[in-house]
Amino acid sequence: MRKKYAAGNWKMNKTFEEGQILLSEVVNMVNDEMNNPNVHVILGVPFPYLSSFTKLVNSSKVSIAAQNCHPKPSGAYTGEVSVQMLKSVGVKYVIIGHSERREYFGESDAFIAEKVDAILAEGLTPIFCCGETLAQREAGIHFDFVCGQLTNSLFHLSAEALQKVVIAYEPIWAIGTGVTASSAQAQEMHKILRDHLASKYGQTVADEISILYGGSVGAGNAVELFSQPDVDGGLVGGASLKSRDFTDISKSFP
Ligand code: G2H
Repeated sequence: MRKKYAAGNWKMNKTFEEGQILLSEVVNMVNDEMNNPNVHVILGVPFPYLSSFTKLVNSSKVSIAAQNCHPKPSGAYTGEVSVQMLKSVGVKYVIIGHSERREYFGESDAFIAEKVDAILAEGLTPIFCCGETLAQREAGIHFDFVCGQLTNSLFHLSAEALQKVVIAYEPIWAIGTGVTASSAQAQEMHKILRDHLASKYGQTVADEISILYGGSVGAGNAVELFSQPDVDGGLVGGASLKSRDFTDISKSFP
């Protein structure tokens, strides 16, 4: 059975004190209310909080993710954070390739591929984001575009390495807009991505890869989204800033 994920992405929100309160609320609710061992609950938090928060979640049902990394292990890269640094403070997951990083920081598929390699080399789990713009969808090139993102950043991996990657499909037109892809639209793209993985790695490997949906996931739509056969959970932005909503999303799996 594929692993299921409720992964929060706080983005650039919350002071340290506010974050501590939110994290402890989520940890308490998830520990009390969640009893599905196949669901992994993750929070992607700002860099300065990682060291403290990985200790706070210790022995709870919640894991901590970073929201980015640099692929080089060390060196003259002012302002950047390496995977080794993340590992040294107990981080287990790294979100990479988010559309906001692609758009605002010019991150290319090739650069994201380097990050994938660096994360896997340190034994951490990449949460690899992909997704199309509204213009690409309206032009009918969205399936080819998103499959191409996978090809460019993941298809150099061995089957064994690929199975350690979590994919998050996030249509850009649905991010932070309140517009969610319909469950049918999400399922359609997830199935196409899984078929694309199968074309290179075979169906057995493709069936092992968790593909999350992201883009205005909330407590009101998670049940329907997560009931789709190829939707293995969510990458949740705005709703992960509310402990009740995020916990309810974590409990929305069939
Ligand atoms: C998409 C998502 C989380 P939101 O970016 O990665 O954010 O749920 O606010 O659309």
